[in-house]
Amino acid sequence: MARPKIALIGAGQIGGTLAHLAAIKELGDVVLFDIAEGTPQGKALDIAESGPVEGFDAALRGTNDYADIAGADVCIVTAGVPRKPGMSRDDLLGINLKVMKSVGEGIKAHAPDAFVICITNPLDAMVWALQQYSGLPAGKVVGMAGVLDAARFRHFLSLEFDVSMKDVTAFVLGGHGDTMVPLTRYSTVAGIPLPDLVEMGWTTQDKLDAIVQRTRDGGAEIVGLLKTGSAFYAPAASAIEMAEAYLKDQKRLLPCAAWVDGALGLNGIYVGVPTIIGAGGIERVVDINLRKDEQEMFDKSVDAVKGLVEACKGIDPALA
Ligand code: A3D
Repeated sequence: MARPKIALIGAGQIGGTLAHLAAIKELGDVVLFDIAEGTPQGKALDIAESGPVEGFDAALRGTNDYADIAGADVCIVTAGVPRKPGMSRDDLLGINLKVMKSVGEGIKAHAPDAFVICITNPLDAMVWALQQYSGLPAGKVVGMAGVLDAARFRHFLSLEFDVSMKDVTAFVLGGHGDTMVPLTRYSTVAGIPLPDLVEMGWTTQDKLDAIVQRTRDGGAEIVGLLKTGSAFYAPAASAIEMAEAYLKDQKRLLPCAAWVDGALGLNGIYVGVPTIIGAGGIERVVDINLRKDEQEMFDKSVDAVKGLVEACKGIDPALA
């Protein structure tokens, strides 16, 4: 049986890390696509040359031709521009919308059966645009953000509690931006919810609030340190977890930017929600109950995403 084919659209910082992780985990053969000549070819060759040392069986190739992604089972999109210090994700809207148009058309022409994971920012609006331009079923086009935001939250919590990151679960909803909603009630250490841990004296409400805010600012913290680009190791690991869930039909419950029409009181919007990912793509959006204060935070986040999508509708990507 042939190995699955994974197409990475964008061979920059995240794209290269995705290729390395996909190869090490033997998820399939990898095609790296980029408009920059030599970059995808160089990264593919470099990673392939690590194969004998790492001991993986996966073919890697780099290309500047969309025809080479033909028949891909998974496409992960990082094409575009990352932010620099002082920029918000939303500042990338116009330029990355234009990129989503060409990427969407490339996927539509050459890999219409793929499960497509968008990472390009501003995430929720870009995944909406990618679905529009590719015309693929909404359940096969998703955005990666929640897994990363939850991973950041889990990491900070594990430091606060001095416990293994493996035992910390976290739940983050809403758009991938300043209004994201880390849900403390649904976040736990080995099943013990965070509010209970505050009562047990493991931390204080003030410290927990500070960790929630650090999670919201997690991307900006790294941009501020790197100065030349944004995070790429943890974003790549997060998207690989989603790709693996699809390729191996794992039915994982992962938060991601999915098309929601009916659940959580929403009708027709891409936003971060809990989903089940399996061989069918987004197989289910999990319709959780929110308390009044949680619902208010989620509504605010949904409104921010709606505003960005409306802004996209007003931009002609040919002129962006
Ligand atoms: P970077 O290293 O600049 O790579 C982007 C690549 O896209 C470059 O190699 C470009 O040549 C390529 N590219 C530009 N235009 C096109 C095009 N039209 N077709 C194909 N390739 C093109 O950036 P990066 O890998 O660090 O980040 C990529 C994107 O991910 C940015 O938009 C970031 O803001 C975003 N990002 C999202 C998250 C989320 O959690 C959602 C986290 C971190 C970064």
